[in-house]
Amino acid sequence: MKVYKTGKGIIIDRDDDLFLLKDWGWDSFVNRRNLFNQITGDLKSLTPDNSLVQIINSDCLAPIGNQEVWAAGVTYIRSRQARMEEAKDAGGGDFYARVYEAERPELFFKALSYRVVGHGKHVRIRKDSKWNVPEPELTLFICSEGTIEGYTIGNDMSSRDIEGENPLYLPQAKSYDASTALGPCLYVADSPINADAMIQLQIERNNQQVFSGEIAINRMKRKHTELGEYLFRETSFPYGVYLMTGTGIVPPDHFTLEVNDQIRISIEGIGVLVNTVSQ
Ligand code: DO4
Ligand code: MG
Repeated sequence: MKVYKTGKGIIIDRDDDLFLLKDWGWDSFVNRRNLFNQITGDLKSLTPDNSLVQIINSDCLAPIGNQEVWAAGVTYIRSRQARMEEAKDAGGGDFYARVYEAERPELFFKALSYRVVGHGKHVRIRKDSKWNVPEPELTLFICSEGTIEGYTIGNDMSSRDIEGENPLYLPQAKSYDASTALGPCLYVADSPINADAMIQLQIERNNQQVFSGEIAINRMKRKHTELGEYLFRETSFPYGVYLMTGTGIVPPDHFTLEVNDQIRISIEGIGVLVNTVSQ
């Protein structure tokens, strides 16, 4: 089922039947172990109202409250290759190869909700950067007890020139206003997401496609549970946490985003996240 955060409350889409849960706050609603079963119980006393689709279409917010957003890096071979290329002049090429091979994954803090935008909103590129890309990433929702309870689509917007100049500049390349998009919903199921699900990225400029790419989530080097286990080792998340799992799609090195580009990311089972670039 799909859980939408909207301006009118939480809306659940279960097999195309829509339910409004007015009395719940986002954090207490999603931060529950066995979320699928819990929501199934919540819906028992409700009748569907399919006119709610209008609210989903007009007033859909990013599916986040007080959750932190973290991200994993260099989890696909394509990301390893791109990172080595951009950092080679700074002597950082080998550094990223080591991250890919290492037992410990790269995990970094990305954003709090006020730097996150939802479906249909603007993501930003930095004014002090000349080389920017979207990073389309399957994003886990992990509850405060450490179990994966859902999935969403994430865009880990990145400034490749800043990241490539020096690996220690990574926080500036990754975390700035509107550097993160999540949505359109939180997908909650009674079993893990299909391992063969495809992530697709399309970028349009002036109504022409200027880049498209796709990858299956099963091409990731690490397991979802492994990333979650490292994240929770010495850090607690009282509201649960979002964890972006890394990108396997990187446009060619000559490509950079421009203002007004439209970024479209889809993941089978979850939906489509569309954002326009601004500065
Ligand atoms: O190591 C830098 C960040 C990599 C990243 O964000 C990714 O692989 O998705
Ligand atoms: Mg990334």
